[in-house]
Amino acid sequence: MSSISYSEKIPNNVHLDADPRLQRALEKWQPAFIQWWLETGPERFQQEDVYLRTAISADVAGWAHFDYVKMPDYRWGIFLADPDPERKIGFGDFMGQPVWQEVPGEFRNPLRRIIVTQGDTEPASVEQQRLLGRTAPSLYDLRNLFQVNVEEGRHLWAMVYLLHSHFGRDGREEAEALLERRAGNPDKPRILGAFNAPIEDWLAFYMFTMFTDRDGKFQLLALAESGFDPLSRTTRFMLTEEAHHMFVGETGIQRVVRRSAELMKAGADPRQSGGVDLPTVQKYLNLWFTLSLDLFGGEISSNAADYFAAGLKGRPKEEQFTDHVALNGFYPMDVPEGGRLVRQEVPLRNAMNEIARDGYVDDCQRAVDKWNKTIEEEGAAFRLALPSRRFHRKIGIYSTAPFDPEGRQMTGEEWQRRRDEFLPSAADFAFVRSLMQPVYQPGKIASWVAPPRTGINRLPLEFEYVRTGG
Ligand code: BYC
Repeated sequence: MSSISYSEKIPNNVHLDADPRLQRALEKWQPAFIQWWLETGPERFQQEDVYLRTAISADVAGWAHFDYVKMPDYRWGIFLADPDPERKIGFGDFMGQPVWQEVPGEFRNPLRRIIVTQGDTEPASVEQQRLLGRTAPSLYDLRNLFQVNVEEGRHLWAMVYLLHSHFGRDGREEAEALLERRAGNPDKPRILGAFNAPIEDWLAFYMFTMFTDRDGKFQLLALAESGFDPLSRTTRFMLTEEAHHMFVGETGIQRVVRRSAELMKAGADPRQSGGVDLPTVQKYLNLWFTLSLDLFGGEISSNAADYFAAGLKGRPKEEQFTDHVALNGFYPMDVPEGGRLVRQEVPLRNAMNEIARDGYVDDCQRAVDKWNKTIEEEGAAFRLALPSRRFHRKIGIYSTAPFDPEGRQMTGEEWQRRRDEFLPSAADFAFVRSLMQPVYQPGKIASWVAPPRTGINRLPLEFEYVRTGG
């Protein structure tokens, strides 16, 4: 059981005080982080009390302590899951050997690259969500936004700790660069596509936390398998926090859908009566699901094969597979060739991104089934569906030609003509934005979304989750 020391400037359970050089380096980075937070984090409510969850230890009992906190006073820190001294590498060429506590020299660059890519997504998401505090549908939602934001800030700390403690000078430079790139800035964009897309309304926020945070879950699960033990321990603790983010997204969409279905049941067109019509929900879903599919990388990837071989990044929940070396198997894939899809047998290691994507798609489908059940319960006639994974791709083998949501290849001209049938149009965005009026009285909620079933930490919806002073 590892308790977290809060008496130090940087809360941690890694005995930072035993390494004064590292401690000094991180204490130097800390003011830059706070500066970044104030400049690019939540634009409002930085001085208000927010009912937040803070980790007080990394074990099951202690990671969820609730209290009012002003966001800049949140105790961002470094928390790793407890070590397992017997842990062995569970896959790839070094399978069965003891895990590494230090970075193996030959894998320094790819490992740093993975950590930087993971780290880059965390501040990016905070930047993307900066303005949402203007328009939250309730204090409950506002608080959830801020909870997600502070935890993404902590996940940045997690990766920066690894860079500082294991990668020397270039690690410190990378840690600085993580505070310099900006989501959506064409001159210094974030590394991965979805983290530069705008999140300007709360439907997009729910979609992001449902679909993009869920990519986070799968990537973190894959990194939790890593033979580099500090990365594994860091990501295992991050996963405990990540679950709430996906809860916010999945139940957020469910509440939007419930409200729309209620309006339909009452004979109203949701779009004319203060709700979001389900076809628009479907278009948002098409957008964020596919942006997030791209985050898994190409279907056929030598990077993924190398990461797997080296024991740096496994498959999510590696224990579900029987062959952990994966040198002999093949993965059948439909590859576009000359306007047709041709079945190819891809060597298993090169298909690791697609295997992770399979698990992700199944997990998303489970949520879609739930939303459809909600629609059915309300007696409305509409079904949401995940589009084909070939649809609207910018990365990988399906990025070379347009496909419709059923996965049929289209001509460029047809795509241009029909794009707004599949993805939110400028008018759809404007419509959704027109619904985004803040509701900040305790217990009240906007017209376009149903209330949550329960509040936070078993408190009622009427609780003042953010003391807005209004
Ligand atoms: N956008 O071999 P390929 C989260 C690049 S989310 C732009 O196909 P690979 C969170 C790729 O870098 C989880 N570029 O793919 C969620 C490569 O570039 P180079 C974040 C992309 O390398 C919400 C080239 O295309 N964690 O935590 O096997 C809120 C060919 O790459 C994209 C990670 O991503 C893209 N979508 O896999 C907060 C884990 N996809 O080499 C947080 C660490 C690929 O030609 N990252 N490229 O210059 C990785 O494991 C891998 O970098 C990826 C890509 C899975 C992302």
